[in-house]
Amino acid sequence: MQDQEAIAIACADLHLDENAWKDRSEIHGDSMWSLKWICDLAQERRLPVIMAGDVLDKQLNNAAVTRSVRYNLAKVGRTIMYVQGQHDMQPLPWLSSLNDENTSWLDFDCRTMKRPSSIPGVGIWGIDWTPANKIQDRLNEIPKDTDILVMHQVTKDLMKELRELKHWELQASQIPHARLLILGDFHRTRIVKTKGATGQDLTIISPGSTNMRSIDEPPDKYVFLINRHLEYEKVRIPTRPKLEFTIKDEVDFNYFVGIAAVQLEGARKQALKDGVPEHISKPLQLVKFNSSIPYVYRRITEAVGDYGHLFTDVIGSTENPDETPEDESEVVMSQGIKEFGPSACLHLCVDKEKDPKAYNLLSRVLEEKDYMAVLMEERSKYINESKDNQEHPSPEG
Ligand SMILES: [Mn+2]
Repeated sequence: MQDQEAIAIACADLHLDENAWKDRSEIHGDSMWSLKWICDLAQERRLPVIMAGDVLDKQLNNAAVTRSVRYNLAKVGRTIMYVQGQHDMQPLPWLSSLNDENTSWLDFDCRTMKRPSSIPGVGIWGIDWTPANKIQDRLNEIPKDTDILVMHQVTKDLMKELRELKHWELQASQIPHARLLILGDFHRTRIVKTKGATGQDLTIISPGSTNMRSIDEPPDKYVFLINRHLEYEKVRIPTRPKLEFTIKDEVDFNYFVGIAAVQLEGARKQALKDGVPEHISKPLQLVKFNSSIPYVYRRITEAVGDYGHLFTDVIGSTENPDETPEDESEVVMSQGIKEFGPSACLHLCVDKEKDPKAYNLLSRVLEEKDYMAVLMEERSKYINESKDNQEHPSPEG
């Protein structure tokens, strides 16, 4: 794809905040750096930016965060088109309230479903994160001339790693008209080609998060340049490096202790060369270790020292720690819980197929912010339904 043909930059899951790990405030600046990098790119190439949800990490944000966000977005001087994810969902979206009335850098307001005027000839539509039972209604509203759709949902078609996972909100085959779906929520970069509800060819782009939000994520972070023909090119964001090492036995252990500092320093220098700024150049080091090795944790900590931010995980002492000793379904489940929270286990209690009503209600209670509102809504629905039934008894009963 030729650069000069690009009509927009697409990204997702920026999770703008002060630090991704609450208990590790020394790791900070990553999300704001990625935002600055994206906004600089937009400014340089004179392109609008599409943000597919979880733009801010939290529903409540302090002045330091909002000031940085406003400053960077204002620099773009062009349209920011966004939807909200679960993380930043508010009745009045943050980005709209940070928008200065006198500027036009946020003219895609998904609450009112206004069309953006900034990309002539390309139809764009956006849908804020929506609970699974209400998605179909929102999909039905998508105009026929939509080319690009922007959403933020747990989507079945992306769940290759979590193939056993029973909990998802959206399936690509439900999506009408759109030929390109820019999809947030999944923090990994993926491209899936499939068919939509109107038989159209549909490409799903999951740009992935713009910065490391959890130590399990892949460290390569991207934005996508989109052109008028809906072709795309991914561009890597220079982000903090992450190294990973597995210590199965004494041999691995001695090797790691010997090279850790050199490797970490090498990764830091390479990152600086690649354009990562000094303040986020200290690498994250994940070490999975066999805990039966004497003094292993203490010596790993000493070996990493001040060269990296150490994260550890214990593996079993089996010959082949890569082959999971546990029952596979348990592994899948624990991955699911990590990614999606308790909803991942819901199918253990209620069968989605046999009792869809109970499943949908419980899934909403688990996922929507105001669970009391969900219960009140369902309660009044129930009362109205039974009233209706009394007033207009059905022929059978
Ligand atoms: Mn997210």
